[in-house]
Amino acid sequence: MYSTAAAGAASSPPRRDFISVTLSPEGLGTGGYNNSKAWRRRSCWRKWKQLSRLQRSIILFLCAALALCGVISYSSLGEPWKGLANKSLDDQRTEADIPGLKLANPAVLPAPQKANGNLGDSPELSPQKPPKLPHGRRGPPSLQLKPPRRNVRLKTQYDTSKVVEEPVQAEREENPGKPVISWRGAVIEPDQSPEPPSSKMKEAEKPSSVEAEEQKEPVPINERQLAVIEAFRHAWRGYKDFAWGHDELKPLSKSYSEWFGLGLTLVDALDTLWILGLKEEFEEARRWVATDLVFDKNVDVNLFESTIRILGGLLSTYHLSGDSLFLEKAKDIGNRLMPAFKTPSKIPYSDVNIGRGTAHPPRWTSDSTVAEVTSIQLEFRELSRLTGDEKFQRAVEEVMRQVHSLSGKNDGLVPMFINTNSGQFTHLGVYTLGARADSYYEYLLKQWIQGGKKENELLEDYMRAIEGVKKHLLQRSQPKKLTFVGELAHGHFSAKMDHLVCFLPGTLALGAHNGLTADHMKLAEALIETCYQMYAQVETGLSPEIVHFNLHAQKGHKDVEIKPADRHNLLRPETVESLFYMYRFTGDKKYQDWGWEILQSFNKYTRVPTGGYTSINNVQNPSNPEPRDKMESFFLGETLKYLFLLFSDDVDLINLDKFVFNTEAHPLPIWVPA
Ligand code: DMJ
Repeated sequence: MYSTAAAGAASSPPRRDFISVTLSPEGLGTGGYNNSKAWRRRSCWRKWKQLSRLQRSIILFLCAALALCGVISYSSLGEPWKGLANKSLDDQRTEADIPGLKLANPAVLPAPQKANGNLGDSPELSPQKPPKLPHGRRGPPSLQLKPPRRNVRLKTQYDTSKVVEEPVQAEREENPGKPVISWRGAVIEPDQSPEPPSSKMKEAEKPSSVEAEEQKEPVPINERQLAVIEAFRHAWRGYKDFAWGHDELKPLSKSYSEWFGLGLTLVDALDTLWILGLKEEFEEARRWVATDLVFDKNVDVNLFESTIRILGGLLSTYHLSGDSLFLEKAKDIGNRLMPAFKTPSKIPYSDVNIGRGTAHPPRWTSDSTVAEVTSIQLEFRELSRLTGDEKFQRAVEEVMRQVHSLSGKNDGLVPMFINTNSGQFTHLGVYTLGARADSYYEYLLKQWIQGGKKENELLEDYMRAIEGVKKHLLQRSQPKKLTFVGELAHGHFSAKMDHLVCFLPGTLALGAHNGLTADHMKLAEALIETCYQMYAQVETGLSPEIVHFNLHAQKGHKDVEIKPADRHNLLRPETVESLFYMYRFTGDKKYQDWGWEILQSFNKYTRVPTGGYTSINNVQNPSNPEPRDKMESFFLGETLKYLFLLFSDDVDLINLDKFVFNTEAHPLPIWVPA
């Protein structure tokens, strides 16, 4: 059967084509080569005319089909190439201008930031979408349970061994434009450069062997990760059986406690479910969020806690799953928290009634806690980026702007309280990296990373604070000479260290990974050893809430002393969090082994047979650790998540050049500078 076009072409002799050939320069006899080319064309034409109509039609049809395929593939390639062009422009703009600062890693998402790098300058915002996920994908993918591979380990900037899997890298270079889907459903974008990766990247910037290898096959879950999944399932079972939809499980009394009445444990655990690949549990939790998570409630919530756990949890789950339900819920709670900022100073109140839209400080004071008002920025800034609504970002950056220039700091160290009327620090003269100040330091660095390393005041404050820590708070214990971070009260040093301070080695390592001075990595290594000893030197292998270090050697005394009031353990994450960073950045297996010991101790002393884990009152009594009957939401949101990540050799399992964890272990994307 002929198509109309083909039939028409066949019925009238294609004279015009013939004429155009004879009038071409070749046809005018301008040289041997041209003459022979013209001759070949005439001969082709004769052959063409000798073909039957059917033969000519088939050939024409095939040519048309080929041309059509060409057009389609050109248009589908066009978009990625547009992206490549934009990306290379972005890359040129990521350089920060701090002298001596080496910038190691590119950011990954478009940021609405202006490039002037100062606090308080609200960027122009436009709504942003989460990274692309495989079509129609919802919920975590199935786990790949395979025996652990040998000879594959993390290769990092601190790693001196050279484990490079060349064939994998070669394949990556052969298919530079092909996105790869990792086992957890995230799309790993190829190197977005118009040049082949091998010619563009310097040696130090090349993807690690594990990262490259992952493009070929999923990284299998290993035995230790399986043990974490088992622990998580056990905890989840308790929560599901006795506390479903409530804030916290009371595993011994098989009941629950409420704090905000917002299903805190469930929301805090959403992204852990995703990362651990617990698909069914994730779907079930998602259904609860869809139908039962309602913020229109006459309830007082703590601004900081609900931001880091609920808003942070919803935002990161949105990014991992691509499910807009979580963004809608995040917007809702974000809007309801905004009344907290309506204070005379714009330093937010600690508490908000999310149903009534009113806010207030605690009953006994008009102060807020410094860590609380300065550790909500990652979440509110991200909410602005996603929604295009600047108000969230403006509110939290105003806090940072004020704190940046306040007096009362001591070499970058901040007091613990700030007044919501005056906007000034109160209770001056006491400095700690523990409770009430801790995450101020963490968020200085992390905001700087989130924003594409351009906001120089954040970095300056961070660098100054770490110098302050070194100058005023660092000491060494006896007999093991452990480096620890103490406290300063009106000029008097106290050898007291909260377990909370153990976030610091991880943060220091993250800074070093992002190009800050190698000193920070050295300090991180010393401090994580101390944090580990806070577990290892205790009878149950679990750290107490607070330790006091011995500054003078005494016969029969360890480095760590524990006071009766401080010997509880709340299943906190800070040490395993730092172990995770240290392993990611050094590849040193001892950090995994230390984390493994800690998991064993949690299992031995805090696991409740009927489901769930409990905080305990006495880490020094293995025969009776005195269970407290409470499982904090951060055990699922943070502790088990960091343990799972610590045991993984997959640097793309929450790639630290693409995500920054909030202080509740919820990963948020790093922005690409605009
Ligand atoms: C968590 O809510 C967060 O990590 C916070 O920054 C500190 N306290 C708990 C965990 O210990």
